[in-house]
Amino acid sequence: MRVILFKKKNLFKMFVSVLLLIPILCLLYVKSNENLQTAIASKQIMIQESADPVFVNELGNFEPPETPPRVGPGEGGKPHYLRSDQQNEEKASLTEYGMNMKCSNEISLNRSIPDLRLPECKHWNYPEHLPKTSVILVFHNEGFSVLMRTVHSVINNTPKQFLEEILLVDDYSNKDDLKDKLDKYIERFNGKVRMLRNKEREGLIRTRSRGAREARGEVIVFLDAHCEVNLNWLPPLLAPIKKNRSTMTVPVIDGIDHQTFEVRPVYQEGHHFRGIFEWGMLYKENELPKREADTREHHSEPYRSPTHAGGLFAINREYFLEIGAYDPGLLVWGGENFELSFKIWQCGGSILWVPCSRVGHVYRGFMPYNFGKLARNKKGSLITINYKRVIETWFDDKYKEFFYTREPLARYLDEGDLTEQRALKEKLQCKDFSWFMENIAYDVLDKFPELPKNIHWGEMKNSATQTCMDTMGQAAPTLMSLSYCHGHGNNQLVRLNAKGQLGIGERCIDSDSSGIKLVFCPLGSVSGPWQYDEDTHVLYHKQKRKCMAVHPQSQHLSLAPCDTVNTYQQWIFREVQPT
Ligand code: UD2
Ligand code: MN
Repeated sequence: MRVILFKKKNLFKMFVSVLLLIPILCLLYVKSNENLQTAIASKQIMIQESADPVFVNELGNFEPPETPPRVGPGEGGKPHYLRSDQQNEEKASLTEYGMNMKCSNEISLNRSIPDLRLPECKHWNYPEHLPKTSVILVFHNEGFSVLMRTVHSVINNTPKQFLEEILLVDDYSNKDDLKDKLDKYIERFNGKVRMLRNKEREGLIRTRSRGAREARGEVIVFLDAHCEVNLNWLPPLLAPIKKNRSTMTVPVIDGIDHQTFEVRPVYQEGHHFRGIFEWGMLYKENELPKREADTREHHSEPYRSPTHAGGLFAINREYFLEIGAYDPGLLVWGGENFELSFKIWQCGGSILWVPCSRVGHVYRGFMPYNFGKLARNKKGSLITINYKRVIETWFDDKYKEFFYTREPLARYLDEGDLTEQRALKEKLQCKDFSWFMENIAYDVLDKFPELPKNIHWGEMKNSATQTCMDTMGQAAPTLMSLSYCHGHGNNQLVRLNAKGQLGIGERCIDSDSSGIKLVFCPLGSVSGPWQYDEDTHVLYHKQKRKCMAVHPQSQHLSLAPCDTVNTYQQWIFREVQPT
């Protein structure tokens, strides 16, 4: 739909060009190969308004015209570094927002970012009529420029005819001038950007469900409030939904650095990943298995994924509400990605990841907000309670056991009333979890096999020092330490399973020449080197044929020749309770 204005002096040039073009066109016609025929056939499909996107060997429909590169801080997705005299402000904003707002404030709200799509993506044509979309951004105390850059980027990169509105839902932000500043700023969008406000803190999960109920678009797209969408991001998400209203689509999420706002591709070019989980319900990504890759004709085509990271996806609004939106019993943050994914797959829908749709997201250094009064009076971690609600609704008994083996304290947590969730599952005639594991999430067990039972779990106390094994909150690989036994589990919650694996959270304990270490568990294995003697209480390392010991003076942990009467080598496991 580009309009070209011809000046008179160009007419002659045009005439010559047309003359030159005629033989070329004839040649193409004569040589019309399969590709060309496909392209022509595709065009006809386009005219007939099929919901199928078609792959053609020419530029797709919605590729914007080339524009001269913009210059300025952060343009092209390049990192923006502040001056050294700005470091104090930079630090303060990092603490307040979990991202460098000082840096963001210096970058244009309309900055350009690199086109990170596979080159192939330029050759897809999408139907001209696609459902209109409400882009929903829920936020709690986000920085103004980051939130507004999200809005600008959606407006700049979305074909107008598909954008019904951008719906901002303020989850009870209480930063000084944010409210007034936002209200004033969005006036310029003449109603295209709409603001809703929660009367109290609801958490992101309930706030999204509210956004869905109040949105006006046929399709809703959720984005976090710190995103930048890439070229032509929306049509590839909408096309599969138009074809099948119970399909949810997910863009590829690239990284935006929380300190410099550099935009970086999430995967090495050409590699595809999909969302899975381990048995403690931590979200993981796994390279696309051949079984799924082989179902597609083109490398850039959407593919099925068992789950997704949570923040960014498109779904038919009515369908989302029909399947109950998010379980309203899930609080604030976490687990809702699994709830929605299991519900969709088990109840007849599907989830597609769409390689040609890419959106950048700022991964914060840490969570800058607390969970407010919603977390009060909740025993144990609120996120684990959410996981428990999800697994108690959607897992079969066999798989529930894996979760409780990996998170032993979860058994004691109160997941609340699940009557309505189970009734919904009944009403929608949803399939069981084994069906999901065998047909959709078949790569989960390859990476995270069935968990053997724990022989012991709890804190692991040394008999001589009366102190406990502790990760001290350090990330693997790191040396293990001993510290005061606090009885709360957390970094002291150790599990020894029937196959000799000693685990803390998702990590494992093993030994090397530097001592006893917290390490990454070998992927795809649940076995380990340890053997516990119930009588003497020593922990024997089967490969190194030594026992775990504390050095009496330095308290350093390492392997030593076994001495079963040496209390520095004796360990007592004691179960703990959630606090
Ligand atoms: C990830 C998801 C996030 C959500 C979360 C689990 C991505 C990129 N992000 O964590 O969308 O699924 O996992 O629940 O997949 N917010 C509120 N109210 C709150 C807390 C947060 O409105 O009480 C907003 C927040 O301003 C942001 C969005 O919810 O816009 C997501 O929160 P986040 O960015 O802290 O979550 P993230 O990316 O760590
Ligand atoms: Mn986020």
